[in-house]
Amino acid sequence: MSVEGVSASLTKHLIYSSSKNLPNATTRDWFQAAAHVVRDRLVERWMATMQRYYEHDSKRIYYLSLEFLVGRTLSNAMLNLGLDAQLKTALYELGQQYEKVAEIESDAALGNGGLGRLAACFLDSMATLDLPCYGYGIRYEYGMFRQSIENGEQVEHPDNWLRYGNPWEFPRPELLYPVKFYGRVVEYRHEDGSLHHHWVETDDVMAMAYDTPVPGFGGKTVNNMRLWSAKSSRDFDLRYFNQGNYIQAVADKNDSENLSKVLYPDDSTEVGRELRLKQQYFFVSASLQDMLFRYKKHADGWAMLPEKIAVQLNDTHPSIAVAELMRLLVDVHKLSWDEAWGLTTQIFSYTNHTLMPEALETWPVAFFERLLPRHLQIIFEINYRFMQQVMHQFPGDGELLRRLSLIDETNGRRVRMSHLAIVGSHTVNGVAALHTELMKRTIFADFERITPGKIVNMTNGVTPRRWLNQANPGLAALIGTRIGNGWITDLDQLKELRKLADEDDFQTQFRAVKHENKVRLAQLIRSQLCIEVNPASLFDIQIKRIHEYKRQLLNVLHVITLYNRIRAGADGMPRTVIIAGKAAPGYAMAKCIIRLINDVADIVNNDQRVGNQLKLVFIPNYDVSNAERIVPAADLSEQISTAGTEASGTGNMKLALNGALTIGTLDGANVEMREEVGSDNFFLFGLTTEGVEELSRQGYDPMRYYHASAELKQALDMISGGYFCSDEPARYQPIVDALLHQGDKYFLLADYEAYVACQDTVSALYQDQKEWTRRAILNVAGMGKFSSDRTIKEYAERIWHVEPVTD
Ligand code: 26V
Repeated sequence: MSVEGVSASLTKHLIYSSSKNLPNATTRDWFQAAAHVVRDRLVERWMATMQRYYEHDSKRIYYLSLEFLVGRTLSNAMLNLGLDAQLKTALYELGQQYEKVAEIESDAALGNGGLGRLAACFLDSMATLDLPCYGYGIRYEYGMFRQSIENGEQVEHPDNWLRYGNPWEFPRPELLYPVKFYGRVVEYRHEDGSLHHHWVETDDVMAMAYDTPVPGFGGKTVNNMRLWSAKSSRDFDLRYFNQGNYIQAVADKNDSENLSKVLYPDDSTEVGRELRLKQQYFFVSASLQDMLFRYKKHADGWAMLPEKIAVQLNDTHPSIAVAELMRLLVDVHKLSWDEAWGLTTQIFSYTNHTLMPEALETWPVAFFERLLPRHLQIIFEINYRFMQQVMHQFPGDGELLRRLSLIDETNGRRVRMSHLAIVGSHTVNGVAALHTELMKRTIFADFERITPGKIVNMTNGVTPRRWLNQANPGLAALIGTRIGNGWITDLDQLKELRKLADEDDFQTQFRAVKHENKVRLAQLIRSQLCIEVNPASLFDIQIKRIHEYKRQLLNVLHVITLYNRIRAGADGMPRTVIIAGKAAPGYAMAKCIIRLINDVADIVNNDQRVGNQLKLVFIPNYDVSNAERIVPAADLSEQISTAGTEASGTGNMKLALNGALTIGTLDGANVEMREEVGSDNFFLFGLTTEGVEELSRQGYDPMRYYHASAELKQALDMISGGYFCSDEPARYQPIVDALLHQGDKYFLLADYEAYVACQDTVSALYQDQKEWTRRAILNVAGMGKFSSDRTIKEYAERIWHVEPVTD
């Protein structure tokens, strides 16, 4: 762990892992060497942690997630191990700059957005809290697509993140499980009269494990993230090659290996592609086989299973696990249905991450039957028994049965995965207080009625290690000089900053750190986009997936309004509006919004009259590493979703933690953030959830707002009149139609005036740098609750019933 030790390891790895010597080593070679140096120091702790868990035979948490949006690992692992000073110095002495070396690493972008990043924050927290946890998922060969902007439009490129190898993963070619698909079910009677099921004539794919160490802060506990990769079962069946058509055999092999090829990049609408359900079952089946194998090493009999295993379902994506565990226990291990069901429902818990009806997963029964015939039978049996129980509890309510059924009979027959997840779980949770209340009141109201108390709240959080200590070293160091470094693992300590909020010296230093971060981002914008932005202007930032409900369009309407005011001679506070985010490749409206942002940017940024007063910047390819650069530079955080639509948001927390003030609606976790930082330190605007509901009931007419506000009308008329796209004036007709003629589903027009007025108070306050800084400090000080450590402690206590394992 000394500089000398690290230095010796670096040169050793350069030679023996990359076969390079000092003079001809590239930056990538240095990265590989640095990664191996850190990895060596992780491995011992990792093995010791696994040994500890084995000896304790402790209850384990299995976090099942189709997405883990980890980002880069070198900096994170280095900081968590306490190796930063040594590694930086050693590299420097060898003539290398750490920052340049670290920049080479590809992001592990195995996720779409909030849900995937939350899973990564949770892994960090569970390791830091010494909780025996395994993350289980898929080792996609291609992660989230890379976004480029060409002529203002999003273009998707494959993310070949493994091209140069992945130094953090350990392939386990000996760790293989077969996963079955298709085939048919044969029933037979045992001599004792009991009925059994054989799933036969299946098409099998092998799941091979790749393990990645997950170090907690301090480096004592290093947990495991196990990702499955699909390998052809043909490789393991020589007969196939001997008898069959060799060419066809190799081609088939490719087919099955396609299973883990690519992450689905659509988080907006349920697309219901066959490959997606295959991916879900593939990783769920392998993970459950692996868990039961581990359990069996210690136990005889199955009764203790719920004392040893807790499985968290990250949304409905892995919810086929409920049927798969039943199949394994009943068909393979010969438990009775009742025994198996008793165990299953003590093991699973399910997190819901969205209220948007179009994102709730359902699968056509016919297709289920073909792909997973035995699971469909099991789902029918679960449903039959569930319906009996509801009928008993609420006799004569046929409507209730129809609404609760695992099978939706209204548009074709479809399996409702959320209902399977709820019925198979002991606890269901939402991700913010408002979201949980809305779950209980809307989408899952019937479940709340039949099993009150089953739905609980677990407000999201983010890891302070990556999102403050690592992303914002300047602020982390400043905080450290005043209150020490305890906050890194106990974020509540940030409240000690409250007493410094009025102090001139601290304010000055705090502002200086923010300014440096803004200068760095401005340099990036200049070098990547050739746009000159002024670091003294207000950095107004909206970074998240592009969705209508998140209302990037409302932000654009405000930018156009500011532009019009400037053209009319007003001079206000200079602003740099920065937007970044990806659109699902099939989401035409989201892509149209990206193009509008870029078209508006083109006009605004090149208008002489505007000068330095206003800039609009779309930063391409928003990912974890870009977030780490953007978040520390934000003055203002845009959290402007329609009330009742954003489950939680986690970017809101990252930005406030880095000293941004929030302009936001009463939506998702904004509500709780505002409570924590104080309503005076939060720019609130817009309709409440109830206000939205009330307006809908009355009959919402966006036209009324259009005619009532001259500024709104002017902005919309410019969009529809082709002001920003003179080469193709009708380009944004779909946007204008959605807002004016198709009911403005997300109430942009209803909230426009309040939003613009609120932005005016933002601009006015920013003129008063002292007061702004005071409030920014109070925002940082109020973020203690939003550490994912707090969230994970709540899950551990109230849902998983697991304890830390330290010795
Ligand atoms: C949904 C779907 C729909 C089916 C097709 C594939 C697919 C892939 C991902 C998703 C995820 C949508 C849910 C999601 O990301 N929710 C976000 O979760 C965050 C963490 O709880 C939360 O902060 C955000 O508010 C919520 O939008």
